[in-house]
Amino acid sequence: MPDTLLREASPARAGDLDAIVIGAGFAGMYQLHLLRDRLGLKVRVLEQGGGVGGTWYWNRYPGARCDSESHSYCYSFSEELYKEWEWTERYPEQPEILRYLNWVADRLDLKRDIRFDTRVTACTYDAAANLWRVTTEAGETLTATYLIAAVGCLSTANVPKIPGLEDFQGRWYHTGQWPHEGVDFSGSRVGQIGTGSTGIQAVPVIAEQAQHLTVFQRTANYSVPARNGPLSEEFKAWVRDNYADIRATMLETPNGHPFRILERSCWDVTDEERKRIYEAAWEKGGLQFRANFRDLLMDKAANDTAADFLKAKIREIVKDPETAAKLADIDHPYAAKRPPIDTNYFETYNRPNVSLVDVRSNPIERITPTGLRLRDGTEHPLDIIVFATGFDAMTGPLLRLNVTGRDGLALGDAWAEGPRTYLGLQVVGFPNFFTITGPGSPSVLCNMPICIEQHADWIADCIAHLRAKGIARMEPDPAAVERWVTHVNEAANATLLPQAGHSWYLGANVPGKPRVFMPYAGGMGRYRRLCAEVAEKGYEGFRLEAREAATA
Ligand code: N01
Repeated sequence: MPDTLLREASPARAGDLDAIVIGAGFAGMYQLHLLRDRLGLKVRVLEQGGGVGGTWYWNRYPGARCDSESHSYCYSFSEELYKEWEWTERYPEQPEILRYLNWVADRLDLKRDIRFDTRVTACTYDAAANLWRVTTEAGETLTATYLIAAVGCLSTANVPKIPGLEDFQGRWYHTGQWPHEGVDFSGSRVGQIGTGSTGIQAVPVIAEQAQHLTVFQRTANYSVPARNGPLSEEFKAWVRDNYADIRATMLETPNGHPFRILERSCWDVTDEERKRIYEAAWEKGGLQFRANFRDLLMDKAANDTAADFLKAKIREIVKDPETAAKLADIDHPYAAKRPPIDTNYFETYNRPNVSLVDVRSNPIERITPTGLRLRDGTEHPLDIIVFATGFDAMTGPLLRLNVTGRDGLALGDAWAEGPRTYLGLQVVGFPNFFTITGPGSPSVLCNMPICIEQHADWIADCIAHLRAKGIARMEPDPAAVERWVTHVNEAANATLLPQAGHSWYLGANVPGKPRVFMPYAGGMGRYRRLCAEVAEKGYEGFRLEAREAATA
């Protein structure tokens, strides 16, 4: 049946829809549920993929698994939904998360309002009609009063422009665009570029199948064992019985995880005691390692104690001293880049079919038809290249929507020197356009479902307010944006995070991208309170324009 809400581009007229949401991952699905089922709005979600899931639809690389624990990496807005789903492992694997998201979509009957295989190519604000025109790759245009980008922070693959890729005669893949049918590595010489969270998950799994795996490392990385495993019936029952407490903890903690950062300083304990604490945390595994002391991300000397412990672990695990030295030669504070967790990552370098190549001192010069050549002329023959090279994070997914606001202002021009938002939610010059987990919000520094729910709730409450008060147009006040950008910078500079100069938090992984620390490092609990205060004060810092003025 043809979609009656899709039309050819037409002159200004009342919007077909109340809201268009772009993206059907965790964010878009929940936003649809709120706007449609709570507010009763006419909503359509446009999704590039062939199904729900967002990042979990695309990231099907070997070993893909979430680093947040399963009982926290899910929706928690509904106690019923939370208790109905049962996770099988401490960290959910990609297929299980995708099954979960499909289950939620069916349970909430979301799919009927999601248009799949629909890539948005442009979003243009029509000031005269006060609505957004959203164009798809198929050339169709939809219109709506509110436009909500739920495109995720890590959804634009970064394939580095290494000369010669087009001539490579083998196969190559980016982890974020993995073939649905999987990749058979057996009997192949595989080269993997990148040792971030993704690369560290993929290495042990690829190594099990490949004839030989060569890992090309530019920046050595810390990693703590995940200690994954099946969940016991006892733990599952504990999760069901403690829903309210788990949720309350996630809402209050700086990173939205179900554990608290301990109040003690690194210097409150003796060296021996600290060593015992780190050993216990290493045995327990997971992201919680960084929660042992309150000052690990504030005080470089405190951080060094954790960094030294983790580097010693690498040297202990990896048998070849030269490989161990390269892996432990880490140039940034622990957790200043997103800290990976792993299953047998360092152990994998003890396998005879795995080797490590340092491409910091001897960079990749070009891709040849048969492999990689380094600057010193060394050739690495390869059948398959895996790019675990990350994403054009946070701004990339928004900029590729080609959003044009008031007075023909393109988002790319508004952000030429880096993203500027108010609360990571709105941009000056783009009325009624909202970004879920946009730059300037805790987003990637937080357990994603927690910050997604907070943003989607705030946006739904805000839209309800606009409609109730007859407000047609909302956008931030430039002065409020200036204050917020300053605050975001101060919050980052109060931590060690900006000291990892090559981090994607700063946009440093994409050549030519402005170096701006993008996420809000002030903590999710604090951010939540600030957003609530803004709403309570009648959306302080936003310009609200009444209906008559807006359409005059
Ligand atoms: O990407 P990354 P990722 N030549 O940017 C290297 C989330 N995530 O996909 O550090 C050589 O971190 C680059 O080197 P360098 C998580 O938030 C979540 O691993 O720039 N190397 C680096 O080693 C994570 O942080 C889960 O010097 C090049 C690597 O590629 C985010 O996704 C699981 C290169 C890229 O690391 C991104 O992680 C996995 C070049 N030209 C990921 N270009 C969950 O648990 C890049 N590199 C939910």
